[in-house]
Amino acid sequence: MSTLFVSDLHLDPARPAATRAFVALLRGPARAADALYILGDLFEAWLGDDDDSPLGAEVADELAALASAGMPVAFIRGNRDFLLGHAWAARCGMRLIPDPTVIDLYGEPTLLLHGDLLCTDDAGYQAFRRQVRDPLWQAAFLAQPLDARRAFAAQARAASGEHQNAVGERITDVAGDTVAATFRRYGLNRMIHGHTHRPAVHQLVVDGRSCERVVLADWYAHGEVLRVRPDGGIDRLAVV
Ligand SMILES: [Mn+2]
Repeated sequence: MSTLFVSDLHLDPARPAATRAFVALLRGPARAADALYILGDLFEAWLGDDDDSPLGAEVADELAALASAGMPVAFIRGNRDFLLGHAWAARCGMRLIPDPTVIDLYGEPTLLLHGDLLCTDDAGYQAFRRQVRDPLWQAAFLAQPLDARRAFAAQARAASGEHQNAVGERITDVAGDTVAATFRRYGLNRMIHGHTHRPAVHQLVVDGRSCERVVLADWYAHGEVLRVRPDGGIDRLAVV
């Protein structure tokens, strides 16, 4: 009995080992779990559900096989795959859930989020996020031919890399006051997120309450899954 969490796999045809590890997770440990939550950036880039790339089809087939075995799978969109839509989720047999979402994790209310909403010191990124999450912007973008969307995505990734180098490590991590405000707003003691690629368990006190912020690992070097047991204990499982 356990619930599994992953994020920031950044699956890409250029790095097939990560896709192999994800398939191994779906065919192996995920079959014995109570549920699987994917907290965003499953893909390095997602340009619309009409992009019929072999990678997307392979992952959809594997997720659908897991879902048809009765495993609940839920997905929060990240900053790389925020255009992943209900059509593709339905094909995978998974639920798209809002960012953030509160779940009951074996009796412990737990906030799940991709994590970029917590990075409020990065004003430039938050402005970009607001733009690309606007339904009108998304409709206009998805109406463009795939080639044009691919060119935009490549440019956005290059700009993002330059931006991260320019603003530095601290700015691209979560903002402490936003983390505290989020715990306060939801009135719970645990959150799980990815995005920052800084895996850790942070203990903090908010208004006298002991709170825990669990950060997932990315899959650049190897696959890593966070497991939460019914007693609340957590561990991390390497997947290759
Ligand atoms: Mn991200």
